[in-house]
Amino acid sequence: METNNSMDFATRQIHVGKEPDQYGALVPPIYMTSTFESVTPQYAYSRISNPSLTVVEKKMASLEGGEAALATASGMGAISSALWTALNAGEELVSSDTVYGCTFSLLKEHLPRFGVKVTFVDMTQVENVVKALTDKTTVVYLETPCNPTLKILDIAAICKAVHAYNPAIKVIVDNTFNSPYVQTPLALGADVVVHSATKYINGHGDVLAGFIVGKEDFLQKCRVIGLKDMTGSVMSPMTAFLVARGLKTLDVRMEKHCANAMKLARFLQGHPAVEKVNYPGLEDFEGHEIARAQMKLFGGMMAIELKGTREQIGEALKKFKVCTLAVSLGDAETLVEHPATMTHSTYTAEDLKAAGISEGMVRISVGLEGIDDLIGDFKAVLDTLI
Ligand code: 7XF
Repeated sequence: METNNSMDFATRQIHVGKEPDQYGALVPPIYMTSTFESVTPQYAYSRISNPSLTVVEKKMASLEGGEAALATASGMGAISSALWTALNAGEELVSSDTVYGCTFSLLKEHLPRFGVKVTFVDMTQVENVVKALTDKTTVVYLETPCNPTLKILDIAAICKAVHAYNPAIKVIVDNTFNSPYVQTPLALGADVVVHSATKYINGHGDVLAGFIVGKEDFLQKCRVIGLKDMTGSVMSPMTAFLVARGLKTLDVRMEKHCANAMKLARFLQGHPAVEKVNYPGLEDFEGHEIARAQMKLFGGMMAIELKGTREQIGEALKKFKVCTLAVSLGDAETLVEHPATMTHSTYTAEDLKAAGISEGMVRISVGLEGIDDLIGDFKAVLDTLI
């Protein structure tokens, strides 16, 4: 069928990117090929482009509201390909102080090795961002909600302030925690969106994948410089097929992730072993009003602060029967992890403190199971802490 961007999200997630097939196949075939005979200028070698990847690139561009998208092998592949494309030695990047652990390592340890200065600030205060900008700043980088604390940053206010300082600065937003069904940063003024599609976009925990979305000219540079020449972080055609399959149900999955998360957050708020629940949907959560304005739903991620020593909490986390103690997020299975020792182990004790990641913090990616089974599992585990 023919699609256009005025169609419903649900229609686009299923139909955008499909081309008429010679045999009338309902599902686009997997083009498992590295090279192409010179029959069309569009495809020459699969490190640059491949028809199976084109399908998911068109879908992601449409769902995020961007001119173009680029598929990559992982979220880190997307982030590194975008940053290697955007940055030059001698330039500066301003980052949120709370980002995924490997992104933090790339920004703090590795970009400086190539002559890029990186400054970390608490972006809940927009003036902190503005104060950190200089005439050498070319990129501002953030995630919201932040991994793992769920801190909410005001995308529109940050983009407005940064672009008022210098419209050429690229604001790059990692939209992994929300997916485009919940939040579309480009519509709020961001220049580029990056994704770990390993999470909600694919949604089934069976691939690593990533995307960059934004303006056609920057995306073309990401393709032929960042991806082709620098990272080689190319998505495989098999992965593209699985991502296209996962994307067909993104909206219904997100609705249930978010509904389950809201109910679990309310239960956890009332449990005596829980000090605090960081969930954007709770009225008393710091970023609730901004979340309400920039997110369609409140997401499937939360972080809780537990009472007890590190040893007690460690022992309790081993007792889940329905949930799984594991990193990653956005899967059908509920995943529970300890950021200080798992996803954010690249942070020093000082960095953890600055980002508000405590020893007692446990992050939850709320899955698609029955909510009563999830609540029962949490109750049994948390009761061991009181
Ligand atoms: O390269 P990946 O597909 O694993 O994606 C990297 C990545 C990028 N942005 C955000 C906001 C992420 O959360 C991730 C991956 N995070 C997982 C997690 O926090 O559980 C990775 C497991 S160590």
